[in-house]
Amino acid sequence: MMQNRFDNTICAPATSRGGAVSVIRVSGMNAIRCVDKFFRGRKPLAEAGGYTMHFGRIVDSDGALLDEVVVSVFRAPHSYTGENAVEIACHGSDYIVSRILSLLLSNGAKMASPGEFTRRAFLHGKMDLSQAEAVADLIAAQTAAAHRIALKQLKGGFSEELAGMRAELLHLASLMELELDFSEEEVEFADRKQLRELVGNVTAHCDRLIESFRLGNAIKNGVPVAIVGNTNVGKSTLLNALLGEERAIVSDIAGTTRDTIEETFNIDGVLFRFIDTAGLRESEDSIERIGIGRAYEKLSSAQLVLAVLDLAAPVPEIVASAEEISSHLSTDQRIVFLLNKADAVPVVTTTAARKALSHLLATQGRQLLIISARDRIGLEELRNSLSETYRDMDAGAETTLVTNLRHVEALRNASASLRRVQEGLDSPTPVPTDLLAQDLREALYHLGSIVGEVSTDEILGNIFRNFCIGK
Ligand SMILES: Nc1nc2c(ncn2[C@@H]2O[C@H](COP(=O)(O)OP(=O)(O)OP(=O)(O)O)[C@@H](O)[C@H]2O)c(=O)[nH]1
Ligand SMILES: [Mg+2]
Repeated sequence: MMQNRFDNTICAPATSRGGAVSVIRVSGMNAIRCVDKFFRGRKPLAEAGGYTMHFGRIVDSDGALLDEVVVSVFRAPHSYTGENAVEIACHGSDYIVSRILSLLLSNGAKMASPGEFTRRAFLHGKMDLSQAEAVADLIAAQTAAAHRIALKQLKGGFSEELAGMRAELLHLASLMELELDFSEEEVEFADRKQLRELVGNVTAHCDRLIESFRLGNAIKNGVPVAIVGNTNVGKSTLLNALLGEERAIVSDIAGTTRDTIEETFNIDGVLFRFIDTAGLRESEDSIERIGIGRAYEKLSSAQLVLAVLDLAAPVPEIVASAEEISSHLSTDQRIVFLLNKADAVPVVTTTAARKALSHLLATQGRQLLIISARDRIGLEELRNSLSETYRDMDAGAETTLVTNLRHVEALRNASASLRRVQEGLDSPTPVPTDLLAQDLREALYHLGSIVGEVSTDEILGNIFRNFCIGK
């Protein structure tokens, strides 16, 4: 029986170590009874109503005082998980927390697995799956924009939008089923023009959400910025300088960085994901070649490319490298050419190099800056340029932005199914309605999977595995 899955009571610390107060969360049918075994307050918690707080002592099995605590009592279904729940706020000591946890365990509770509280909240209908995922996003949010999107999703904004789309498709499906029922009599009940319009609207809506992922993902995971260039030009030095820490190894040996290194960094409220890559060159070394392959992948998938050029190299070499990198760009990618090591060359060299690159700067979205990554010259200008370009990245509060890969994949599948329906409706030779209805059901299935209307243990396992324990 479904209910049996939740018979057990789970517990976990809900706060991280090091604070003045720690909170231990307990949830399950027996949560209140379990805590009563070692909590001594004015009266047993079993007599307490929901949403009440109680001061008391925690005593161990010998009756010895362990700590003075405040517990909050929640009664099903009015709790985060929808179950009976208790939150014990004790003094923030690892020792006390571990002793209380062992008291809970010896009184029948078990340690919660990652995300188990939220998983129970989902399974008890307290929130849908996309809202459960938003809980993790909210906690991980590093910028105001990411916080806003997660909060909107948590409040059910995205779910409502999906519910609207699903309702339209269900209406469409019912029109088609009607036609199906009477197909023997060869009656076309549903007006095909109206059907086409309905499918068209939902498909367009789906595609808009898919398109929003680019921005949504950049806000949540950082705008991808690839740092590329030949070996030894100072890419890793630049990464370290931007982050303000020695993240990547820097050396004068060409080919020092072999794999990509990614770090996020917040500049004026915009999250960037800087990606240091292996220097581009012909290499005999098979591992280095894999790294160079990855560098090209990052180059073509980044929103912005920092092309690092070495001023100490001969000008024709600089130009060749800049041209090579540019040739891999698509029109919607921005590029900043960085003439690095300005400290090491006379101004005439810098001027000559800048002039030789002018033909590459004619295109929109391109810029050239002169820097010294080693001496931190010109980096402030680079940072300003980055944050100015992406400052307006937060689309208005009204727009829904998809930030989750699982969601965008489901939307892509739904969109593909809807396109098949559209093609069927447009086809000069009539496609049987039951085939169209089948594609429509598939689209509904994919949209439903986002909110967890259809979910398997495997899907849930994948989602909640990435949560922390205690969430
Ligand atoms: N003079 C000077 N030297 C620099 C500057 N930036 C980097 N270097 C030096 O150039 C050498 C290579 O620097 P890295 O940052 O390792 O270069 P890279 O592009 O990451 O090299 P690979 O990982 O091998 O592709 C090191 O000796 C750095 O100290 C700079 O602005 N001025
Ligand atoms: Mg490097």
